[in-house]
Amino acid sequence: MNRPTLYGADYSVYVRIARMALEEKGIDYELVPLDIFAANGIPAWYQEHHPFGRIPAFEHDGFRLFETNAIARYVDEAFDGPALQPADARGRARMGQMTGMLDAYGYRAMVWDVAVERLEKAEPDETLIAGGLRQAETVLRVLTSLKAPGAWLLGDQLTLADLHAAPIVGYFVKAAEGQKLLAVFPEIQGWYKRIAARPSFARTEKAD
Ligand SMILES: N[C@@H](CCC(=O)N[C@@H](CS)C(=O)NCC(=O)O)C(=O)O
Repeated sequence: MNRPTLYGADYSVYVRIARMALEEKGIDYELVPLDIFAANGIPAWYQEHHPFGRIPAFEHDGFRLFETNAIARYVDEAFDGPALQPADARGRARMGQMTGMLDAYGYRAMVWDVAVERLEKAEPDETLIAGGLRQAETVLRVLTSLKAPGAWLLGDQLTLADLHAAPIVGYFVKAAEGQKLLAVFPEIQGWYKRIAARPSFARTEKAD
């Protein structure tokens, strides 16, 4: 099989999720740089890859995909390597619940409202940060309650739920408030230490 292509930037949380899946499967892939926030805008050709102008987009032997969950599932199922999805219906459902929750309630609050606001704004909006932290607390509390016993979110098997959560939490803890809140949830803090120690996390770290 030819090596797949991922379009995106190393600063992107969602690109990192897809890259971690590729890394964990041991797949050789090409990362085509696509800066979604470039001053001159998104190149016109990219519209064919992602009609909503987001990253990542993916291509493999002419098969194109966007939406990170779809990309990650395809990567897991179309290539050799360790299975990144549980075999049983309940495990898969729990994985989908976690990734859906992170997309719907975690990403904006933890990445944008807390970390980006605190770290990248000259005059951070404290109301936005406080609201983001409240929402992040709910996400971390629910993640704790859903987490199965074992090293990873679904137990002993590393799954797409771990690869989805890691870049979001990784961005969140760049802010001091994020680190402090994570410490309130020791099971998730312990999980984060483990996932952050994996080569797939180190290899997808944004280059400074
Ligand atoms: N639902 C999309 C979300 C992707 C997404 O929001 N990516 C961010 C970068 S982490 C992006 O492209 N943001 C550009 C924008 O919001 O205009 C997916 O799962 O792939």
